[in-house]
Amino acid sequence: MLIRIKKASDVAAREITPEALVLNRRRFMAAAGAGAAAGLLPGTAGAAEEPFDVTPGFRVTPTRGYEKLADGEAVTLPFSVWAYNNFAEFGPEKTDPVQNAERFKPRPWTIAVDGLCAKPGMLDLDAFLKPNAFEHRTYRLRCTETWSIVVPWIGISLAAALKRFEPLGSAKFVRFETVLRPEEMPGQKTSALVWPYTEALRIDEAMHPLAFLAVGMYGQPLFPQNGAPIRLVVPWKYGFKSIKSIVRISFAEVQPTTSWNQRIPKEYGFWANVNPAVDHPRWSQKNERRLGEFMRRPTLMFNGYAEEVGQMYAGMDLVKNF
Ligand SMILES: Nc1nc2c(c(=O)[nH]1)N[C@H]1C(S)=C(S)[C@@H](COP(=O)(O)O)O[C@H]1N2
Ligand SMILES: [Mo]
Repeated sequence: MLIRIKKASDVAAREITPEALVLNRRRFMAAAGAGAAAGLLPGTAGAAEEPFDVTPGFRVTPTRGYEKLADGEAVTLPFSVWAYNNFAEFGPEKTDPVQNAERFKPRPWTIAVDGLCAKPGMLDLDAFLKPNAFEHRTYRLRCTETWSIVVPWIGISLAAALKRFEPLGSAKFVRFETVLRPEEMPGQKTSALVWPYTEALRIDEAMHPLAFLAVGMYGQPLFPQNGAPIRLVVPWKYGFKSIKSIVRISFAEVQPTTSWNQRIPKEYGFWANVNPAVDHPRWSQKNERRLGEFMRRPTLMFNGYAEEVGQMYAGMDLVKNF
């Protein structure tokens, strides 16, 4: 059973990237006058909207994990989560991922865990997830580009997932790697980044209770454009650290090379802690636009999670180590 302790930094349910932005797939694709909202489930977002079909037709539940949807049963996602994405493997524009992810196959899926650990392994996703309890976590996500969203995720604690591989004392960093499949991910045929996309955390950051591996959002499995079938969520860091579609996790002694830091080191630091006092070289990071809101809002230190994570960076120069 999950016991929730309310903290000042917790997000209120009303802050979740809102139902008003829920679009249905057919309306987005065809922009046609859609018919009646037949088959709308109680509890799905956007009461006035017609739901779209989920392929391959699964949902994620906190207790039962993946569960096949009944015939005709459908779910909805906010537009800004479903069709406004950064996922360079599918192209540079915000709507590229939803449009170019058609061929992407999130199953079957294998995850390799290797490097400095006593029990490395290659596991099928279900075997990787199985010993861990699914949890619901609602987190803010802040992109370096100054937009933000609030997402109800479903997934497992990163620390719990990692501990079973028994990292060695010499493991100081954890490196993550996205799948490399140019035939399914057209962006990987371009030189936008050095593929595969990689990211990394210091070991204490990876073991922090807020660090999370998501397999679902809004009560359903991750869609390809959001990082299916499993992605990292590090809510106190800029969005590019939250690497999608992970196939490999490695424990390392030396700070690993990471994609965006390698591409443009002046703009994307390794640490990437959300910090309104350190501007991006080309724009201010002092405020942000929450998708679905009109007014900009101030950006918070560590994206509002300073109380939980601040201690990890005590004594560190956060301007130099941006
Ligand atoms: N593999 C991979 N992971 C990635 C990215 C990417 O291009 N490739 N983009 C990152 C960036 S910049 C952001 S802001 C978030 C966006 O997540 P979302 O599209 O689910 O909102 O994913 C991050 N994870
Ligand atoms: Mo981002």
